[in-house]
Amino acid sequence: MTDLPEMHMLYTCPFCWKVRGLVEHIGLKTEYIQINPLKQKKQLAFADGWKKTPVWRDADGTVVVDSTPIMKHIDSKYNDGKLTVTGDGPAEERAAKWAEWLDTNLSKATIPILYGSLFSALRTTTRVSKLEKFGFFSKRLYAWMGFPIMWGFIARKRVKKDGRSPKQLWHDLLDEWCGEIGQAQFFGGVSPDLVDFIAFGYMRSISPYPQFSQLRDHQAGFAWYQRVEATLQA
Ligand SMILES: N[C@@H](CCC(=O)N[C@@H](CS)C(=O)NCC(=O)O)C(=O)O
Repeated sequence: MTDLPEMHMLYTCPFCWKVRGLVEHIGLKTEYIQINPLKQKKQLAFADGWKKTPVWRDADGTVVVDSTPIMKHIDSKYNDGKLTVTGDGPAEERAAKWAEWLDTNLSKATIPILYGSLFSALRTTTRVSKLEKFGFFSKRLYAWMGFPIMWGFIARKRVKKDGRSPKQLWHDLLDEWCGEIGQAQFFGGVSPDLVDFIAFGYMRSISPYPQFSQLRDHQAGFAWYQRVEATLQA
């Protein structure tokens, strides 16, 4: 353990991207510990039965799990809660409603766009096998085995059930999201708040892949994305 907070993560996990945007925005020095996806359970054993990424650990050993609660924890502990709307008025209700809307809808749009067609699934799994810290053999195994699993068993069913193309699904969701932001710069008004970073993280999780160009095509959505990106510290 170092004296920095740690984030145990997978590089391509959208929930980890949510936390990373926030960490970069407030400029918090953090040790990113990239785990091996095939040894996830073992490497996260310290999290008391929680087997998913991300897992956050403060320098004093406090462990926090689940991306949205992790974001709230980081904002409160390291940023005086400046990005979290508090109280029980309409502003807090709005933030809670949209955080849930994003965690329900945008989270489900990532798999279809990355794995929804044979070709995109093949490209994505090859890319994931390079970006994640697999072992020597499991990297090759994943590049071949991950693809039929993600495309054949998971993504194809979802795309069929939804009926829209993965790009259309994203554009519809971004329409709704931008509609809520309206004339403001951000969901949070003149500066982004925690809810902006939830949305930003899901969208940014597509950025390592060529499919991101399909999201860039959404003018208002991409303009908002760039505004949030401009608030990150190097
Ligand atoms: N609600 C959790 C979801 C996290 C999650 O599903 N992470 C995936 C990686 S992208 C995972 O670890 N899956 C392994 C599992 O479910 O056992 C969060 O927001 O942090």
